[in-house]
Amino acid sequence: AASSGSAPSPLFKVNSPNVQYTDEHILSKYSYFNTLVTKQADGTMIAEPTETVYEFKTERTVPRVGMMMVGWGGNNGSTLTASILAHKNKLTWRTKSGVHKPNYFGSVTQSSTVRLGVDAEGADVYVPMSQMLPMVNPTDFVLGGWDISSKNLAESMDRAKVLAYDLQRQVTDEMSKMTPLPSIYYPDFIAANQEDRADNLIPGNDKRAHVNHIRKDIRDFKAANNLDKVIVIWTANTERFAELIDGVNDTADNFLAAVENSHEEVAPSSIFALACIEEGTPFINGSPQNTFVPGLIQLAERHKAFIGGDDFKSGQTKMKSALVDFLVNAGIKPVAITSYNHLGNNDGKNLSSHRQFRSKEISKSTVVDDMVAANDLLYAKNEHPDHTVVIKYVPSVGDSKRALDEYECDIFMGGRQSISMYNICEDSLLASPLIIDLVIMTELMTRLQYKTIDMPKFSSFHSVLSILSYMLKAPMVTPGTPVVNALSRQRTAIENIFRAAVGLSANNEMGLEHKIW
Ligand code: NAI
Ligand code: DG6
Repeated sequence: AASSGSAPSPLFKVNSPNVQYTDEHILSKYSYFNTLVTKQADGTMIAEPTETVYEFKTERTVPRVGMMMVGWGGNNGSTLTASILAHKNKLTWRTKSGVHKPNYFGSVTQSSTVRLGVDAEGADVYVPMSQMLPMVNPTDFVLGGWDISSKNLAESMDRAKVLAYDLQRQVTDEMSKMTPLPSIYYPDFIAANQEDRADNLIPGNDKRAHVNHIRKDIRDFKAANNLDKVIVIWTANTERFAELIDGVNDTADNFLAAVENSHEEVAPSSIFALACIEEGTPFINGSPQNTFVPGLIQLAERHKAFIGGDDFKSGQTKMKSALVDFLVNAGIKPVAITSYNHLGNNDGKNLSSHRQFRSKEISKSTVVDDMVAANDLLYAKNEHPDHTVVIKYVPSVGDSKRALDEYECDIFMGGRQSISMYNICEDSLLASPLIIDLVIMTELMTRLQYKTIDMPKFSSFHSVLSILSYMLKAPMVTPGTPVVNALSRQRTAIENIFRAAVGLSANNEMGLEHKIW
């Protein structure tokens, strides 16, 4: 039997006729205000305020959650594992700069705050984002996963060369008992230079058997650890893009048939995604490839299973999605964005192969499109800044990735502004907190439901979790809906959906109380 989780007491309660706290749920009634704009033939527009009333229902019990990582033995997987053990065991460690203790810096849920409101004197009151709704504590995650490399997690952490030795030393015993499950290896999808670590493989070439194998792994992990829920995240190597072929991966049924026939264009990551969809387990893709071919998205919708992706937005791209938004909204026109990266970890090695680099180049390059399209004073229709992405493999810098960016902008009266940025840090220390956020928010979304007046009963959100966009370079969204890349808009969406679930109005920065007599 699954364990029963706990319902933590909230840091704040909302006092409103629109909000009700029962033992099981937080129920809210929320007016969603929007503006419907109609373009007229003469070029003018009519803007009409709209209001839709939603009810939200959030389960208060926080379940016991297992996180299964595909690519557990990689730099992200081993770094995240060690850091969670450091929290669980309340470890401290020394480096030449002194004694360190564990933190969750870089995690928006764990280390950022939300403005709840103002106090009687008009001063802002902030609460941790993790306290907006009942959320899982990452220190309680039960960790597991798969890797094509058989090294145990202690060996993987040592291979990754990310964490300080004094910390590694203290988690080695526990991590040496953690061994990734064998995984699926179709050599054509990742770089040939990865072959020498592929020694932990599920045998055979029958893709349906592979799906069933992964489904069983998930069920076994859940049972063995007495879990209520499992979330699976792909943090394995970047794959090449799968070719989109009519009759193969274009519809749900064609994709299922392609799996039955072990079609060569079905990638390992898509096998994992299908296994999760069929198992009702949320699946998130942290790499750039097109795991979610159209047929798989249809299947997720059919099963009402949650999916999210693609590609962790950790450093250079996160900066870009903040900076370009700022520049364009300031009326400054970026005309060229030139981005270099060099890194020396296994990710860099895999990306030194052209087809895998191409997947990354695509996800890193789409990030400014919506911001540019939002300002037709600066950009003509279909005009885009030049955007170049270069990635080089330099083994000696290890996980300490260097990202160099130049933003060339048109400014006032024919002038030019060149902004140059140089970013150095361990890549895995930026990515690991994003994995935490992705799992925490995904789990929360399995407990959050909505209903409008026309709906007889509550429903879960759409299968494609676009609320995860903040953590992802090329966010997947509900088919046919706009992609938002701008970082501040992505964060505002998270904050305001959480607020709506507790019946609070969307945060605005009017501060009227401070601006009037
Ligand atoms: P890594 O190369 O250290 O780890 C990947 C692991 O996946 C390896 O241990 C490899 O053996 C394993 N693997 C490959 N194919 C597999 C399969 N089919 N099944 C199971 N395991 C498999 O890479 P790292 O640095 O941990 O990054 C992981 C992924 O996350 C990469 O795709 C990377 O591009 C992406 N990413 C990383 C970011 C970062 O800042 N570290 C940020 C954005 C994305
Ligand atoms: C080279 O850029 C390697 C990549 O895997 C990145 O390090 C990773 O995708 C992070 O990208 P970004 O653009 O968020 O820093």
